[in-house]
Amino acid sequence: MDEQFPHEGAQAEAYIALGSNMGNREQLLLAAINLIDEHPEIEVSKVSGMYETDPVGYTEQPPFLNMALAVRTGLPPLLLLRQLLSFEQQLGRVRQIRWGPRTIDLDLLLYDNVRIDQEELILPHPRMMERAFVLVPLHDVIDQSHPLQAEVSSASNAALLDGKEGITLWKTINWRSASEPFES
Ligand code: X6L
Ligand code: MG
Ligand code: MG
Repeated sequence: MDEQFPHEGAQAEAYIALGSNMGNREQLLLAAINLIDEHPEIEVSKVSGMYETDPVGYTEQPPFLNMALAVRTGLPPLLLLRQLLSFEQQLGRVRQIRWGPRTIDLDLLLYDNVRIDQEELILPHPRMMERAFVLVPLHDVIDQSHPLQAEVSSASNAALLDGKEGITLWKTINWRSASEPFES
């Protein structure tokens, strides 16, 4: 039997890239993480460091803050993607210039070991291995057992050693302890 998608009640592991370079970037990233985790069918399981990164693609724009999340979800890939686009709208995303500045960008990178090639969604994300601002945060959160872990690890380490990628650790956040009452 094909096990591409989880059964009802089963949980898949997915990885999401976050980026912001307009407004209060740090607050927008934290608001996005909270929206994602508050969804009844998505639980944030790991949060990467927060990295400041030079803009790529269209370079005449302010620097980004980029992060990555590991999440557990009962949603199938397309519904997860649409939910992320809805969170972008809720956080004031307005699409103007292609590759231009944005309050928040939420990209679905990986969903278990699923491969999809559809108009609406391609998995794994087709350009993630070329983008240091995706690979470095993803390396913080990707599971040791994921089939792409070794590749993400070496590409991320190469980008950081290289130094040309313009990626610096901005801060580390302890998201769980910041958002939940202390267990006494
Ligand atoms: C040649 C042509 C080389 C295009 C690169 C790379 C285009 C990335 C778009 C490219 C090219 C993108 C972020 C960003 C964008 C981000 C940082 C994109 C879409 N998003 N730069 N540029 N972080 N640092 O999240 O990823 S625009
Ligand atoms: Mg993006
Ligand atoms: Mg996007």
